[in-house]
Amino acid sequence: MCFLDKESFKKDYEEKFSELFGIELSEGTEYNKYEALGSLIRDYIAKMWINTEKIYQKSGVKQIYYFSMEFLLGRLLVSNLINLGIREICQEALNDIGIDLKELEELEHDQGLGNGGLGRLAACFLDSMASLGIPGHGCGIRFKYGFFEQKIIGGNQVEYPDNWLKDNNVWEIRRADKAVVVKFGGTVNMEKSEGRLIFTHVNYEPVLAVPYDTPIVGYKNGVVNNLRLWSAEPLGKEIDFSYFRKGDFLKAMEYKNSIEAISQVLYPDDSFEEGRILRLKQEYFLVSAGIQRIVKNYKKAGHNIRDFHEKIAIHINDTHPALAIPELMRILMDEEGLGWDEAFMITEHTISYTNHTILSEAMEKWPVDTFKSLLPRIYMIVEELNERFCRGLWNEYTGQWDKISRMAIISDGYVRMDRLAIVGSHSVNGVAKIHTEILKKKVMADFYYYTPHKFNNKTNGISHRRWLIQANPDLTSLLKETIGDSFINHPTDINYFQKYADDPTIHQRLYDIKRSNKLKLCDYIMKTCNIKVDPDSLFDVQIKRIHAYKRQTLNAFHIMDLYNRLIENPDLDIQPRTFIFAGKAAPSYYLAKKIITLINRLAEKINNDARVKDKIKVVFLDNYRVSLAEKIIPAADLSEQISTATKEASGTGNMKFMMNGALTIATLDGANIEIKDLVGENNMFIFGLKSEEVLKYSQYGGYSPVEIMKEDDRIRRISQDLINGMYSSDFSDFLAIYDSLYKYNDEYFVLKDFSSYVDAQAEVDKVYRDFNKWYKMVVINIANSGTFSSDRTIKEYATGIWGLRYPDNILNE
Ligand code: DL6
Repeated sequence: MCFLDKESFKKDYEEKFSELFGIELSEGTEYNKYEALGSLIRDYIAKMWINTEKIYQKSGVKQIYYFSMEFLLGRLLVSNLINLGIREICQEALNDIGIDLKELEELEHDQGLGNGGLGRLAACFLDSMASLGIPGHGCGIRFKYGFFEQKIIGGNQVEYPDNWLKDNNVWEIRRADKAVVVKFGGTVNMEKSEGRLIFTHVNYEPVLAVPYDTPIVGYKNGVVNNLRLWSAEPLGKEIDFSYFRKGDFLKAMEYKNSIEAISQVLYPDDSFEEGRILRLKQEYFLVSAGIQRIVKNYKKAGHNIRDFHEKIAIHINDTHPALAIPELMRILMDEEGLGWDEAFMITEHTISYTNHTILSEAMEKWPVDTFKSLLPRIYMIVEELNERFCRGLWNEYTGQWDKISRMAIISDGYVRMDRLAIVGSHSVNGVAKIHTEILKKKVMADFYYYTPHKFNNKTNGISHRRWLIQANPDLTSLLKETIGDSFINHPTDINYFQKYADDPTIHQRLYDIKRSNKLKLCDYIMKTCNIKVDPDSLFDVQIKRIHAYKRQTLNAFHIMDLYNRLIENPDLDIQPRTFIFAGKAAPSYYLAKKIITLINRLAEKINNDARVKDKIKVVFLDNYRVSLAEKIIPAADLSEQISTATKEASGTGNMKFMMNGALTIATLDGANIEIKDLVGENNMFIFGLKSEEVLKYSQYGGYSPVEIMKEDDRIRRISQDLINGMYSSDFSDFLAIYDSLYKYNDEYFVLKDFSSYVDAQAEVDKVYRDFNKWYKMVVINIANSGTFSSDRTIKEYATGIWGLRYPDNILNE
């Protein structure tokens, strides 16, 4: 342990408080108390951090670097206390001096440097790597403003900047001595010297990349890995004196502002690539800074650059860091003097790539002109990579121009980042079985047939430490009491819980735990939305990004239909339900924002209609974030995973709900299929078109929503209600939703799946009222959730992609 006992912790804490603030504890604000605690915990961690690094250096073990534009960590205080194994003792010690640890924990601002699934996955992976003792570190950008704060005003989403750094981030350490220079623009001179071409980059704009390190603490194993986030700063002069002397201060500051803009704000869209130059700058900034530092450290440790790929693995989280490929080539050739072939061999063996989406609008591509002028040397390398790759294709597929142009890294005036990532890495993986199959058979089929050995699947996972042990302590206690605590280090041991499937006492205990979590959520809803929710109603939850393919509209249409039925028959015999939503829409995504408005209008109307006698309520919780998900998920009865089949690469919310004893209503999409394979289709509520059907319809231009509407009165009525003023005095408020169905042919098959979704919901209603049947299903779901721990996923990456011989490479086993 970091300290001897409760008394020595109290002493440390009081000393830390006076050192930081120079006042009595009783005079400090609550935030002062949080800051003192965080700083003290970070000091404890620092010793283990240094020690871990020493061990890694001494053993010469392979290091993994996980490059990602997003790391959605959430709060760190609780998870650090739990992973250090000191939460209880700290709680008792602070209690003695009149401080409530839980209140301090709530003061921490979420570290929200991510949009959703991709960034949260990166955070779970960091947690698993540290907890498994794998030398794996994160590399990202320290955005000054994280994912925007969402407020609901008049039913609409309004965005505010997330100024998360305004109150001192206690976890990070600035390492100015490890800064490097990243170069943009300029030109490249070429000259021949001793038979070799020498490339010199001149007249570029230098940007100083300064790293801030955050410790990632493993679970009770003494391991502390590193998350390094880079911040952009001006190099040397901050102010342009020529303008300054003329009194044009705005212009004088322009240079500083333009540099700092690089790490200023996270792009708030995970499903649409706008091709903005600032984004390209961010991407190169991240990889250039990260790789330069890795190479410097590697050389400092005395290793031979020719063995780089034996000692270093670099993983790229989607294509955003794909410039790691030409950047590593540049360093190996221009700075280390290697030839093309050797540099390429090392690069390919070092880098691996995960794809997270098949949505074509999210595939990154950059206009050649923009790319070339911003990154002239990198462009030369990409061009050469493309030429050599296309030459190989020509040998294999002589004359097949279509195919070659479909595979070329540069085509139609764009640099295609997915193709660059595939060509320059040794491994390409999807994030659930069906997603990988779609990549292999459809989206990346040409590449799969050309280089099948590169393709593999790694189904996503979640940290059971955060999403079960931390978020749901009562359920964790029940599991420990019934099956022991081996599941903490071996999550598939949760399987032992299956033997309680028919045990009515366990059913009652699970109900009690769920009810107590629901009561806490009711309080939160009351506090934040002023809505009184019945804890005995079924909590039906959909929390995730708002997007047409995730089909919050389908959920909303079910509510609208139920409301219509209740108005017709107020005595309708249904289980009372609370429909809970949360999620952010990309600020420029009009349709998604209208979906948020619709849900809020449903809430206003339905919650205030005495005719429905509180049988249904609708709640939209604003500003969805990790710490809010931690409150909602343990309280959920029903998990909505209703994307159009083929569109959700994996999903990870589905896994979090399952682990917390919610049952799932789902399409056969993403990892839902793997959940079904484990629990059996009788233990979840499956509906909707299958992926083959969706692909077939899409191939032939879709289906006819009008025909469906003609045959189904419920759909006709709901559709009319969107545009007849039922939910908004502005008749055009929901026209965009209406048009997405009828004018744009219901691309996401909402109406096509409606009837089968309503049937599945009726089944949910029936089963929920059969107490022992419902809780039997709950037990079976919890018992099968261990497979979805990110520990399993990370072991698969470690051995299957990164070339670690698990567990030889780890510290703690
Ligand atoms: O792999 C993590 C997560 C998946 O679970 C989701 O299904 C998928 O939508 C999400 N993708 C993104 C967008 N990525 N890009 N580019 O966040 O990844």
